[in-house]
Amino acid sequence: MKMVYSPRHHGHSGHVELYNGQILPAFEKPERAEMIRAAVEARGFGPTIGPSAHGLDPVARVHSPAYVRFLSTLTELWIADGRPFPILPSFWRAPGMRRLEPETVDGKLGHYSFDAGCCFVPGTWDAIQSSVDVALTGADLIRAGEASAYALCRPPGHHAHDETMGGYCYINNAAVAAQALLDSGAARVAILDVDYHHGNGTQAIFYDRADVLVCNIHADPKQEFPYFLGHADETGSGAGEGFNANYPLPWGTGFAAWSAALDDACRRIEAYGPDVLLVSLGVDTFKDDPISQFRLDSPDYFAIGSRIAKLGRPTLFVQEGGYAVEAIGVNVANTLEGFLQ
Ligand code: SP5
Ligand code: ZN
Repeated sequence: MKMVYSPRHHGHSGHVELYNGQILPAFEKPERAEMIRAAVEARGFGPTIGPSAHGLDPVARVHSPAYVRFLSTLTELWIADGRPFPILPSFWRAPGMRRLEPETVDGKLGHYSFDAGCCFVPGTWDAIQSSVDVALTGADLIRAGEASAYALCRPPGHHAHDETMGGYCYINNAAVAAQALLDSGAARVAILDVDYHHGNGTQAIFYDRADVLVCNIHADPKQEFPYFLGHADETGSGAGEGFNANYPLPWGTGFAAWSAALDDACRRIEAYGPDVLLVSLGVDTFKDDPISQFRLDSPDYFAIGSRIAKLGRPTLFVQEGGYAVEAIGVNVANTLEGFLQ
């Protein structure tokens, strides 16, 4: 299995987030990707390759042109305004307010975000572009006939909607890769999101479509971020009715209950018969994750990979969350090793 990785993720560093009422160094930091890269390379699954540049056209198949323009010009706008870094949104609309893009940068930041989880430093936009190129290069490998590939995306993507950033996510890497596979001949793609947090962006992007089955196993939004999406009764709409499946689980969930949800999701995916399976691989389900409340242990990730392998589909793993820096490399590598065995 090849791994796609770019050192350009390092540009997104030194940023902050708002946590427990304090501005803290972001949990989503460069060391994450380096720990994962080292652990995966140490297992010898296959070569690490760099991404090829795909430009913004495949991004615009998922995200609105105005949103992509916002992301690509925000840093210049900020510098032109003579403002200090980092950039962090802190104003949002309430339901009933209007969806018009404000002219000023603070207004635009609120218009295009849903939380204060998406900080910008001068290297952030370049890192965002490298991350989606990593996912698209992974999709290229699958298209070229590889049985599987691992895209070490950073920043992650699954919380990003078509024109909203949030939860450390700017561009929805998995959604862009899925759309690129559909655009190049796949008829059906399944996305299995195993990150601790609900993949609200991925769900919303494909909610009314039958050509992408989205299955999400995550902490119940009644207790956990993103709070406002991810309930079990969200099953899709219109032509997409029946093509979204949520498995919300309570804080404290261990592997027995978690893997029962995985079994059910896998049965759905099997029945759907996708041409390609995309796994949004977050390992923040780990017992010692600093911002999460599930209790999976490192050996459990072998079992996850092996259950996914039983589906027998071309499979692209796309990195999402996981913040226990000492363990995330092992947990990602265990998932991939369980898949390959
Ligand atoms: C990609 C990904 O995993 N994004 C996660 C973003 C989570 N941000 C919000 C975390 C809220 C954690 N709960 C706060 C409890 C304070 N004691
Ligand atoms: Zn997460």
